[in-house]
Amino acid sequence: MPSSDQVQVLNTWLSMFGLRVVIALKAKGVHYEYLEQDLQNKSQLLLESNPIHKKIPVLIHNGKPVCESLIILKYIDEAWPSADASFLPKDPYDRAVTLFWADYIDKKMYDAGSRIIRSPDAEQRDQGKKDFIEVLETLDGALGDVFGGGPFFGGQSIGFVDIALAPFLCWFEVYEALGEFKVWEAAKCPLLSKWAEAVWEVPCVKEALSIAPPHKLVEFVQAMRKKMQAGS
Ligand SMILES: N[C@@H](CCC(=O)N[C@@H](CS)C(=O)NCC(=O)O)C(=O)O
Ligand SMILES: *[C@@H]1O[C@H](CO)[C@@H](O)[C@H](O)[C@H]1NC(C)=O
Repeated sequence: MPSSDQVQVLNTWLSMFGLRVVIALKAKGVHYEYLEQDLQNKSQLLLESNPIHKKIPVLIHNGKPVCESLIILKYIDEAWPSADASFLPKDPYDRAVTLFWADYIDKKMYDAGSRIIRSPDAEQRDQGKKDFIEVLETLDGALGDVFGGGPFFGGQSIGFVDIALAPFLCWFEVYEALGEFKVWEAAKCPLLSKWAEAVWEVPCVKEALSIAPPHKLVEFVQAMRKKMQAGS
């Protein structure tokens, strides 16, 4: 990468989507400027660089914005190619399978987790919990059957699916606190629980996830719920 490259990340500390981008840049050793955004009062830079969705994360590379976290990961992988830190496999079929599983995480895990956090009634929350556990067990099966048993979805080092999934670990304590359950006891996923331990210890993951300490997320969500209850 030319040293004149300018890289900026627009993020909000609590976002699992934004943390993906931070892990990816750290994994590639790319220097970047981190610009924390206030989503209650969006900056001109955010509105200009993501006028369609007006959401974080946004990666701005030499003035050109890239939006949507999984698209940003793919962009980072292609813009900073590296033989020993490639996120996607070379084989077209293997790439498609990898993208399928990252997409599965986006379609299923965020939604189930949100229902645990947000649903006002116990029945919906329990359904969210059930769905969340099913997602974990499905990912555990994929890690064994599709991705060769680990330790990572990327094999011996982290890859696209690992980076897509790891930031959710920060939120597990929130799901546990509000859903009143223990994730790793409720879900039968021996491979995935080993994965979770291993992935936390990868230096670029550990550094990135320290932006969103789980206890801070729990405090944040509980304060938000109190505010909502007071307002209703
Ligand atoms: N699909 C998007 C999701 C990003 C997203 O949901 N961002 C949220 C924060 S976690 C956001 O910026 N929300 C602001 C808003 O909706 O006004 C991605 O993968 O980047
Ligand atoms: C919103 O952000 C702008 C800067 O981007 C700042 O000048 C202004 O005071 C903020 N407004 C509120 C209500 O926080």
